[in-house]
Amino acid sequence: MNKPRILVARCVFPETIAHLSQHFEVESNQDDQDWNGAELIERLRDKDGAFTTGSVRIDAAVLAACPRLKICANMAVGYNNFDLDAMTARGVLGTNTPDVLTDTTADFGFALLMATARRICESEHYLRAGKWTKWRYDMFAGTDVHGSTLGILGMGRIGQGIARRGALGFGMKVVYHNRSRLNAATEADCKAHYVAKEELFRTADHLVLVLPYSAASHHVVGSAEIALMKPTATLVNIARGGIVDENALVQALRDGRIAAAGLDVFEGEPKVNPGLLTLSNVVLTPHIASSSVPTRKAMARLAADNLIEFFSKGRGLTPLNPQVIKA
Ligand code: 8YV
Repeated sequence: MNKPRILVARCVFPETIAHLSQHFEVESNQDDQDWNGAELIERLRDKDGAFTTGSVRIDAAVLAACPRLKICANMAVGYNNFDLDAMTARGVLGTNTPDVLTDTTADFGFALLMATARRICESEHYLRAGKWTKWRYDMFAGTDVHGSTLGILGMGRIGQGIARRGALGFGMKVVYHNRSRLNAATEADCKAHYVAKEELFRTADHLVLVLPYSAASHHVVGSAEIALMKPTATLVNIARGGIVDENALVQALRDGRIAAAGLDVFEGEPKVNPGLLTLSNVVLTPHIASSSVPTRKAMARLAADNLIEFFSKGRGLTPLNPQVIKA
């Protein structure tokens, strides 16, 4: 019997290609070309499955042109690159990589919060530029993390991980807002208090965004929300760039409306809003929150295993739209 045909749409670990090749006929993109649009369709039209990452868009046009496609396995927990409704309508399974990246991403969220609040990158640039000639009482004085109020918008697994780090490690008071309130046991475990969205913006000393991106969460942080924040507050985004109106954020940071921002994700990434690049009170990282070697390997493994599970057993390990699987 012929092996199913799989497209690996971005460069991945060689061991992932080797693992997939034991089960499938694999076409891969180890040169890491940008195959979105017509080029992606060209390669995907004769494939049964796809291994995708967050930058590979699977929409109605791609699905219409690739009728053999039965599964897209995303190497990411976020799946806003999938038009999941269109996939479901065509009976195409989508899978993602939850859990394996939770702690690594929460670690990074906390690192970005600390770097931003304590002005670590700005001061390092100053030192490297040879500008450090003497001690000064207010040199790079930032804001405290311990004992402050940590706000979390989006309280899924990663949000809960950040809450636990803040409450247990840094004695922070944790407030959160989420579409649905957590049950009492989870709130107690995270030492987190549910508040209305406005109150979250008003009370947080450090506000971390960890909510999924969709039409509903587009620009949920704009000038009106930033105007509610304390002038000493920091904003950290490890979710998706489109959640923040970047032009409004640039203006607010320029005007000192809030103290600083730490951003791992951007609206037009990998392009970065030029306004952000002119500011010293921002820490900017290239979408690396899940990027530890063990975690990226675990994500790749889970995406590959979703494909294997699907073609061998007719189901996914971490399906997004399990209703497409016939009972
Ligand atoms: C990925 C992420 O690195 O999992 C996610 O949702 O944002 C990151 O962990 C990125 O999406 C690449 O697929």
